[in-house]
Amino acid sequence: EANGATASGISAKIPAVAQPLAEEPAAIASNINYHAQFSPHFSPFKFEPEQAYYATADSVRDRLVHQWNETYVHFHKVDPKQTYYLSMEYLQGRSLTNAIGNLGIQDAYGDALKKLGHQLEEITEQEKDAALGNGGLGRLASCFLDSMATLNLPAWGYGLRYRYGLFKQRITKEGQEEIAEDWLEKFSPWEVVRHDIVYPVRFFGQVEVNSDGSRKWVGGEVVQALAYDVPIPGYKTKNTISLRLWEAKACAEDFNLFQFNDGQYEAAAQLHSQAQQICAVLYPGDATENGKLLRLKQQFFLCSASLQDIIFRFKERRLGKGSWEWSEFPSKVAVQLNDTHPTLAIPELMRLLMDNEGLGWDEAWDVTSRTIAYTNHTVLPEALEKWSQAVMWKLLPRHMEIVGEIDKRFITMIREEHTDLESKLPGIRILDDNPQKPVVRMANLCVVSAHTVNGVAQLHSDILTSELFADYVSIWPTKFQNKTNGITPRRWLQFCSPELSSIITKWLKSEQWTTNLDLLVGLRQFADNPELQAEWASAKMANKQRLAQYIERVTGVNIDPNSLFDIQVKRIHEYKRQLLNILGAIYRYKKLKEMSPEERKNTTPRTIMIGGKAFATYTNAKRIVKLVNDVGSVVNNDPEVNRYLKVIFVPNYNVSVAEILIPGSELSQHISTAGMEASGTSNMKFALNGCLIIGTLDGANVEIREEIGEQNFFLFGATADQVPKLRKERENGLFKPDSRFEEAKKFIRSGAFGGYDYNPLLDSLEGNTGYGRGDYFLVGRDFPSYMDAQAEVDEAYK
Ligand code: B1N
Repeated sequence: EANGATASGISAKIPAVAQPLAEEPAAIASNINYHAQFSPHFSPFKFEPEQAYYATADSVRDRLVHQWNETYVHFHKVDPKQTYYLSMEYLQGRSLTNAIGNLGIQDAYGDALKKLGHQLEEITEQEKDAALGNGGLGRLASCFLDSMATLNLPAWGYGLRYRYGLFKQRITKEGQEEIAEDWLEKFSPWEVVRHDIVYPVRFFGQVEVNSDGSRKWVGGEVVQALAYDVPIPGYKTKNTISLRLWEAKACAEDFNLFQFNDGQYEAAAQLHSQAQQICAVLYPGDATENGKLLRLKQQFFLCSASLQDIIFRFKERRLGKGSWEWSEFPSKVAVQLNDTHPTLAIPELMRLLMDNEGLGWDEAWDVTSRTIAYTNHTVLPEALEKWSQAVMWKLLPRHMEIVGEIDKRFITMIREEHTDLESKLPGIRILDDNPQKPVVRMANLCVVSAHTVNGVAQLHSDILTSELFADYVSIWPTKFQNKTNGITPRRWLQFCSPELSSIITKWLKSEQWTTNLDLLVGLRQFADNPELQAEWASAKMANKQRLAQYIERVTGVNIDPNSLFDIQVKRIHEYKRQLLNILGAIYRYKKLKEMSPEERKNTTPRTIMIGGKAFATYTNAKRIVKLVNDVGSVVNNDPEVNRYLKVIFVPNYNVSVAEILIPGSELSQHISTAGMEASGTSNMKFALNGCLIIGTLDGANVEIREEIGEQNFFLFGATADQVPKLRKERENGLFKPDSRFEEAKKFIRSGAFGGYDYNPLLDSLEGNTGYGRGDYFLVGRDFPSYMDAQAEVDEAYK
């Protein structure tokens, strides 16, 4: 099929591939060898692990490309409704293990590499993580791609090809240091540049009115969006979908030869360097918004290039069938917005339909709103995007006209059809015309324009309809949905813990669970079987040993695999309450110090691991990183107690590090202030690896607890509906802190962990109210119940 699809508009110029690629180790070895010689990226005759990695990746890519082309042609012919996921972030991590795992050829590749004198495990570690994302939102996008490919869905991801992804975290005496991460330093074998897929994207300029009253955006600067495609193979299926990442380029004509010859080298290349800036760096904002013009440019660049591409494909496929109607567009195209970051897709689709395709407002609006859906990922006020109207007028004048019109029509609709909401208009309309700072509220634009809005866990979706978006519910009662997040069980269990996976497969007598996790309940009937228990324990021990070796390698600290491995890894944020964790560790340390050697022997030895990156300008988050490191230095070097407690800061937490940590975990902490973590996704990964949870009733914890059972979840803390009242009580001076909490803070202030000034951090937990004070995240309120739950953990572990 790969070549003959002329009917659907693909020309039949590529000769057919003669043979599917062989799967015997000897043939694979020769293919790897072939790439080492004839796809050279290094000086000849080197075949160290690094060269072996690139040759292996090239060889795997051959297989992917084959399926990928077939997938493209297939969907081109069938012309189904296509899902397009628009996201400013993808946290792909490494691809080699995932690709050969999904292709089902791990063993053959392992054997082939052995023949060539290498170990597969060592080769896979050569790969740099593709970290084009910050945290959960970006990793969710990558998990969705994997799942959509596996489910044989016709789906595409669209994103940006950032030159520098998420920074590398280095820990020094000062705390966290950020280092630019050049994931493309050599190159990525997983991307294919499509020299023929290029679209112009305009910025600035002005709106011209044509004689017929239609409008046109002209002038300003135009950069080119060039497509780089990454193949996303499904598991045990040929379906291989695309992640299309855009890179910004100037045109050749933009290089000013005259200026260059005149010696003005920088001026000559100015447009080129401006274009390059667009995809230079990922904004390292996770939950805080950085109101920079460049970020808005990035967002528009993604939206405009992707929509032009989507429309091109729609027309191409429809033309293959003869003709098309624009009203068919929403039955062929679904565009899902990953949070508000790609909101400009809404006015951009309107503009393309009206100004380029000649549709009227009503028709364009009907098509747009039936095409676009929006996922909300946070209720944190500081993370709800608001763009200055002035900046928008300057950068995107035509889009501002369109947004203004959507706003106007929304107001009219409320005044005519929902008079009860008229008083609410200042809060629910799209434009906020506050003369101090007029802004566009992107979430409101999404809710008004999208046909469906979803939250990412049941509790979060409930909060959306009862609080953040409550006023819209009576207008559009069926628009709001819940779609609890998920994770790919392949990467997060099958491939990262082959030991545990094979035990599960053995007892379930089937591998089906890898695509249907409901089948895991089949293990319940064997839960008391000593044979399963022994196998399970030995898999866990193997994973703990691997983790201990890793920790020793990156921190120099030796940890005991027989101690309880307790892990909290996620971006550092006050609402995630790493501070609660470390205060608990400090209290534990202090008590251990006060015990007699005999008493200590009755305690449960623990290794507490905390990892995560702090946003570079988020001072309190960086102080927390520093505190964990300082506590570790003292505790781990204290010969009296360090057999019973270790505190480790795991540096540079990323997808690959998660793949080592999670399988070796026994307890994980998901302890955010209730109502603040929209879902969380690492909670799912830990639970899937047989790890128990200590946590609050927040995000997806609530649903996980229902699935795994209360006995596997150490619950503590205030519930979401109690939080506002507790904050009020505190403001009224009614809160009495627990003595254990006071003791832990006092211990830090005494200088027990060095001379760094932790007062500002500790002050944030004190007082009743005020900026950076008043314990907004209720650490003190939840501390006693947290400590009680931890005591239960210790008992259970024994
Ligand atoms: O999205 C994840 C959720 O599991 C997490 O609970 C949630 O915190 C996370 C601005 C964000 N929400 N908002 C962001 C990311 C980047 C940025 O610039 C906000 N990330 C989340 C997946 O649903």
